[in-house]
Amino acid sequence: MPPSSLRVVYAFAREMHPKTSDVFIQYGTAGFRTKANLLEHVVYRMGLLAVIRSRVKNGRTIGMMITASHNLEPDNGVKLVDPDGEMLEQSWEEIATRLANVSDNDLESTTAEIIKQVNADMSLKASVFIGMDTRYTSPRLAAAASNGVIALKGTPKEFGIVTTPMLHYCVKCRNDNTYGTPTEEGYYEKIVGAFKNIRQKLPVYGEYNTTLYVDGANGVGGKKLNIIKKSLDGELDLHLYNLGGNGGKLNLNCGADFVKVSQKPPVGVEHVPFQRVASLDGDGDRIVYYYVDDKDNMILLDGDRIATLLASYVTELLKSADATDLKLGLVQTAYANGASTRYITEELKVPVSCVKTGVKHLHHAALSFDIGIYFEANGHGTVVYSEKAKKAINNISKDGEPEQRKAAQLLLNFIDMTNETVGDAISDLFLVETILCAKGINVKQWLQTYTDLPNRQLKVTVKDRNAISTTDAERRCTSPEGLQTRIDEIVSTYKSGRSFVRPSGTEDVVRVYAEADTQESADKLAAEVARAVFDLAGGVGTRPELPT
Ligand code: G16
Repeated sequence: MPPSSLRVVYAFAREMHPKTSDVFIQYGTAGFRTKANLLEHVVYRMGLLAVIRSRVKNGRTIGMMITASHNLEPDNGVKLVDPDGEMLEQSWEEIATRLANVSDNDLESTTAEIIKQVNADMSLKASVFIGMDTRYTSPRLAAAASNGVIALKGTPKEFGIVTTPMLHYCVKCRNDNTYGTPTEEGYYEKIVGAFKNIRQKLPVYGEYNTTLYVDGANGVGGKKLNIIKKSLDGELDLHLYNLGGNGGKLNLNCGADFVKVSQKPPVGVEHVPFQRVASLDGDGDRIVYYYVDDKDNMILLDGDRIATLLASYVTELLKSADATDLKLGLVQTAYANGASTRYITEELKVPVSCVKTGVKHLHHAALSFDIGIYFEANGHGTVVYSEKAKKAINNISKDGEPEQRKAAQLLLNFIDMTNETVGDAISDLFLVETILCAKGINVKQWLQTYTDLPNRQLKVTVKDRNAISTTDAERRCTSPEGLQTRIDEIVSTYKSGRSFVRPSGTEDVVRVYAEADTQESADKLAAEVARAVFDLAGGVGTRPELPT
């Protein structure tokens, strides 16, 4: 493409997607995320970048997902998906941020600079898959994404409303046809097909029952489960709530993030004591479970629980298949409940590593194991299997002793049911249901494996959240001066106390996490630390109150 063709980049920007705001925007934990009305030029420019990225990757397909995931309806966002279905390579985040923030007048020259910097061959073909969530602002932004792709002569393909993990899956399949068919139907065939296969090998028994209630967060995940439900032939009896009708608002008082953070059941779901409920987030990439007991207490089974359930089952299958030479490992973040980490290392004897928040960090760390399980406590996670592991399991499924073959075949179905590209609420739901069924257990029995330390999460608004920097996988903060010392002093006065603070990469807040021996102490510890953040990091509005 001759440099003169870049004129069209400016023309599209000026005529259709002008930059109307000077607010600086940064590629954060999961792409750009802010109020939807500040995003159109950003999304257009990411369309340009996706084409450049595709060409740097020799024409392989890149994904663009329009979503603000767990955020409320007025927000939106965009993130890029790399050819293997994983998050955009981190070294490109700075490039994305630069392109998003230049003026329209500088857009053409900055685009040219980036093309040169990354050495993109602009004569190559470029392909970009675009998906969006259910927000009313998403279609307009998806159109801006397409225009960005067209401006640099790439080929956009719009998937309409899909879950974020479906888009990741389709990108991966488009670039590697051994993984599956790059369509929504292909996704159902693979994941739901594997679930049905496994159900034939593992009939329902024990305390497990097939009824599952689901909170769809009024987003896309519930809608897709409604399609899947019709093909389940009674293998799972889904009761779906919060599907987006009846005035229900996206992620408002419902969905995985609300349930996890507020530790309250969502509105809009019928609650039957001891009935397990799966709660999804707005774009279907997170899942937590919970139930309400006969005294109306909500009991949460979060991402840590799902991770431990997966680790214990995969360990059992590896033993039965006599494949224990494959190295299984688990990846968590600082938000992981201390009790879960203890259980994994001491009881399951599986190695654990702790990394920074953001699936991009977890995914990367999980790849260092033959089989890597990663989960954030907020319900975002999956399992990745190395080629070595897949080959070994495949060989055992053909040549092993009868019992080993059986376990290896189950593992192969399990692998097929997993969306390895990214955390996926729908795939995770089928994995969890499979394990509960295989173990013949109900939610109360699932809960018995370990006892969570009581914990609390709070948000504090400050003038500039980037004034907080952290180290040691976000467990300690290095600025502003004095804050970590203050946190240490506060924590030392609590039994089993632990607390950390970090700037969110998806909302304009500082997050505070605290755990302690009782709920009362965890609540008080979180509030004390929130006040320290407010005092030392430029709090805005009302100083957080201590619980009464
Ligand atoms: C995104 C990321 C997650 C992260 C979450 C919260 O989730 O994909 O890895 O845990 O944001 O991040 P932060 O605390 O930085 O705001 P989602 O579901 O919103 O895409």
